[in-house]
Amino acid sequence: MRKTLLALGALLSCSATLAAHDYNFGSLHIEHPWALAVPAVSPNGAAYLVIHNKGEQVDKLLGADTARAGKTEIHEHLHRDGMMKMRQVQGGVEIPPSGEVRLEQGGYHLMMFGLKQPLNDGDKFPLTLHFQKAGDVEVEIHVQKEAPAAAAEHQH
Ligand SMILES: [Cu+2]
Repeated sequence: MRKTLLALGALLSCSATLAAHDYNFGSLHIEHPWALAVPAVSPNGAAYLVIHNKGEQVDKLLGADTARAGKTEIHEHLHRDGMMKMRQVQGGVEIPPSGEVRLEQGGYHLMMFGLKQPLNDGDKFPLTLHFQKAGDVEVEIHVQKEAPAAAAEHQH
């Protein structure tokens, strides 16, 4: 496990050339939606993004949909009894005013079940995010072999 983490750290530090893309929807700012490339045999995939709330009211990510997969759920990873588990998030994820929520590896993610096509490095596909206040917004997911440097190193 430790070796894997170290190797990932090395990968992250040399991926600065990947271009970021972002969106503004009302008071929400969404940074670099991406998905990890997976082998063609993998039935499922995961997408990640960062949501900033620049407004004065809380909003909530209720769910997501993409035609690329049969079903998309918000998941979270939990450390329990020394094991990493993931489970569906019930009731959505709150994005606090003047705050942010990061969907990133090892935390919240959008789990895509029943991929209709494999997620190949360089692919792009639309995904709709459902927010309680901002409504439905569409972003483009970029498929990559590794986490975007901008999201990994971006700090507020
Ligand atoms: Cu999951």
